[in-house]
Amino acid sequence: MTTQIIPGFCRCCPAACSILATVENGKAIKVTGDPDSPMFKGYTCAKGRALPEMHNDENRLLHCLKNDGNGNFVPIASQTAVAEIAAKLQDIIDRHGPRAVASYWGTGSVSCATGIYMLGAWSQAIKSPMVFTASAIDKPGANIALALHGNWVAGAQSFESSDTWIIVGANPIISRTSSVPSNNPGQEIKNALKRGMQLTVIDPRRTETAKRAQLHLQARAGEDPTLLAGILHILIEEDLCDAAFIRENVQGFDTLKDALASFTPDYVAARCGIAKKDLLKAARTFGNGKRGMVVCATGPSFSTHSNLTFYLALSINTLCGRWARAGDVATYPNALLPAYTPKAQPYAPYSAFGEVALRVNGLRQNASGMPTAALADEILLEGEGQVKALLCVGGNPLQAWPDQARTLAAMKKLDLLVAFDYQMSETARYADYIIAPPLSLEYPGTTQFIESIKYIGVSRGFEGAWAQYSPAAVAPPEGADVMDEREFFFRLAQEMGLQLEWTNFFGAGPHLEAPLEKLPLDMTSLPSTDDLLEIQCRNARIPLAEVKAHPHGLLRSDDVPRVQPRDADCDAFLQLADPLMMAELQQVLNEEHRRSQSNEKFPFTLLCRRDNNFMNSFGQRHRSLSRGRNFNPLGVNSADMEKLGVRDGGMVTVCSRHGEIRAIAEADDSLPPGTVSLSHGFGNAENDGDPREVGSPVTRLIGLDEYDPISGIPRMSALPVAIAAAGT
Ligand SMILES: Nc1nc2c(c(=O)[nH]1)N[C@H]1C(S)=C(S)[C@@H](COP(=O)(O)OP(=O)(O)OC[C@H]3O[C@@H](n4cnc5c(=O)[nH]c(N)nc54)[C@H](O)[C@@H]3O)O[C@H]1N2
Ligand SMILES: Nc1nc2c(c(=O)[nH]1)N[C@H]1C(S)=C(S)[C@@H](COP(=O)(O)OP(=O)(O)OC[C@H]3O[C@@H](n4cnc5c(=O)[nH]c(N)nc54)[C@H](O)[C@@H]3O)O[C@H]1N2
Ligand code: SF4
Ligand SMILES: [Mo]
Repeated sequence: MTTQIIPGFCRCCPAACSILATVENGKAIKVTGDPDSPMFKGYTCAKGRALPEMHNDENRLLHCLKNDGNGNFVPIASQTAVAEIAAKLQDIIDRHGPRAVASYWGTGSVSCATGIYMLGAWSQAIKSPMVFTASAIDKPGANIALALHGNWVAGAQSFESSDTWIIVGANPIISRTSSVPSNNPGQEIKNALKRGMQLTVIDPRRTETAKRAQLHLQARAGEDPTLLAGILHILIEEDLCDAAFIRENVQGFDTLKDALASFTPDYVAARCGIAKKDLLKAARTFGNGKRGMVVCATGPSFSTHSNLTFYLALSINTLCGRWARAGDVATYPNALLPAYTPKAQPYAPYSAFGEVALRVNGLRQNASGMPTAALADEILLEGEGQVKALLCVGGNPLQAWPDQARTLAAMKKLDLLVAFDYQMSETARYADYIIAPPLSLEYPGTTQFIESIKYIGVSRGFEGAWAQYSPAAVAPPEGADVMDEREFFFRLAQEMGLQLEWTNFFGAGPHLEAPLEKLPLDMTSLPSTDDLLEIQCRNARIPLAEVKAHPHGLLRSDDVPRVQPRDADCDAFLQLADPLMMAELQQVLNEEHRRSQSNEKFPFTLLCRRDNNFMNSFGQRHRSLSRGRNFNPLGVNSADMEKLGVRDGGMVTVCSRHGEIRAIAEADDSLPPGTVSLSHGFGNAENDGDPREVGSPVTRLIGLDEYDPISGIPRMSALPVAIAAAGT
């Protein structure tokens, strides 16, 4: 028997924790945190430690499958699948044009960064602009607000160096990848509090993160723009702004100030359902601090007005001058991305709108990408430009896209649905072909893609020059015929006679640091993953070879660029009073009447949340993660349970304007009365089973009638619902 311990990193979520895989006779039997990783110091979560179970799962798809037309799947050789799919796609393109072919990359695609680039290159080669990602139903407001506000060339101030921090609607202790550094967020928060950081959390639920903060504003869901406008109002009234910074870098101050006039502390506190003294304390603590950011995550992103919420958060940071200053060490110094010069100066606002128009809802490409929430309608709406084929890579629309009924109709309507998944996901069931991929321990990867997440919003990714290379720890199981996305899209291009150009589209863009580069690939032979990683990292600030020489990861604390002073000729400003945002702020004021009317039909408010042991819709089938509890409970305050006459673990119906589901209620006093919460990623699209066995599909409760005019994201949290006991 041979046993090896192979260092690498986990690719189940963008935290990318360093791991040690124990491999016995070619099989992964154990994954633990890597104590020798200078960044993660042994930290992992249960999902990462379940990687062997995921790889060795008896239900894992080890062969590609073809739907025989009656819902039965028969194995098909991967090369044959590629050839058949190529012929079908070519036929669709010939008859309807390239726009009829869309792709969607979900969170599972992140494991295979070379695949994402190859899919990008293939989409460009067929000239289809219809490339959609999960980002547009995650935090689209982060990128849209940056476009309207402008960015800061040197980036955010680091968590590490800050003495104040405000988290709006994130729970990093469970989600691990938002709002504070991802390398053991619980420990990062603990260390920060020890250093004296004043942490404020704005969340309707008393989350694991809120419990650790000095101040928790348990505000009403959906009132984040009001609350942040209130904080801005106080900062201006009490002169807690950085006047010098504003003079040099900011436009629109007076317009913003006028627009905030009605957001007085009394008004805001009453409307948000918080104590006025707590609101004042939050604003004063932040304003009197020296460094630190306001950061927003999925809570406000899903609760309407998300662009505005993200915009107001940026405005608070700007009013207080909370951007990296000349002489600071760069917060997000590139490692495997190309070198750049961080400068203490604004990057002027740019258009939030892209060129490609959709046919539905007046939506178009925007700073967050294509509006994924509208893709089901693009598939359903007949006529020129209709999407006929969908390549769904590591995504699960039936458990993630809003309006499950509409998504289901769309999946059924497609002429061709290809799902890339290692398991029979709810969406894969409706596919014409399923491409079975190798899993992350079976092929190499680097942290470069994760590094690029810093471009989504202002305060994400690795703080520090950190990089790791993960070799293949094991080969795919014997007899498997799996194909990764890199190989699939290369072979698809070969079959279709296309020339692919490798493009470094991550790390390039209006406010990003590296110029866009294109590199034609030799189409006669399939490049290996390692070949492509070399191409991807060819301009890396820290050479890939050097990173590879550090199997536990390389943290170059000694080699971090300092922020340079602004250019003498810099004439860019940050914008506090974008007209679209000012109009939306006014709209928020006008909505108050509607919101405050008690809603007799739907008296409860439903919140989003994350499950500690599952990553969206995956992990549920692994016993070490589910521990026999294979559902998503509906959290309900115990006083509400009593009023409803529901016992802990009892069945309830949850009903919104759009649909009805059954769920298992569990007492949860981290929620205030009248507020319930349910994670997504569960439940069938048809033929509901027992919610105790399959969970409850929250996406069925979400409609598409109330959507953001730029990103198209609909209300997915702060959702009015009715709850009733359902007997068993
Ligand atoms: N109601 C509601 N809706 C939501 C959310 C919410 O909180 N509430 N959250 C939103 C957010 S933030 C997001 S990001 C989206 C997520 O939307 P999606 O990304 O579409 O959904 P996931 O459930 O993450 O799907 C990931 C899929 O990838 C597969 N997979 C896992 N690993 C691999 C791999 O290595 N290779 C391949 N090929 N496949 C793999 C999994 O089996 C799974 O089927 O959902 C959004 N929708
Ligand atoms: N364990 C685990 N980790 C994950 C995932 C997972 O499924 N499980 N998913 C991954 C993905 S795809 C993502 S995008 C990230 C998400 O990471 P986060 O954005 O941190 O997601 P949550 O932990 O759900 O935190 C969102 C919080 O917003 C609150 N909230 C809901 N509505 C509102 C509102 O209107 N206003 C305010 N202020 N708060 C509100 C909720 O109560 C919740 O505590 O997590 C990633 N990490
Ligand atoms: S937090 Fe968990 S799932 Fe995410 S990378 Fe780390 S070990 Fe993997
Ligand atoms: Mo997400």
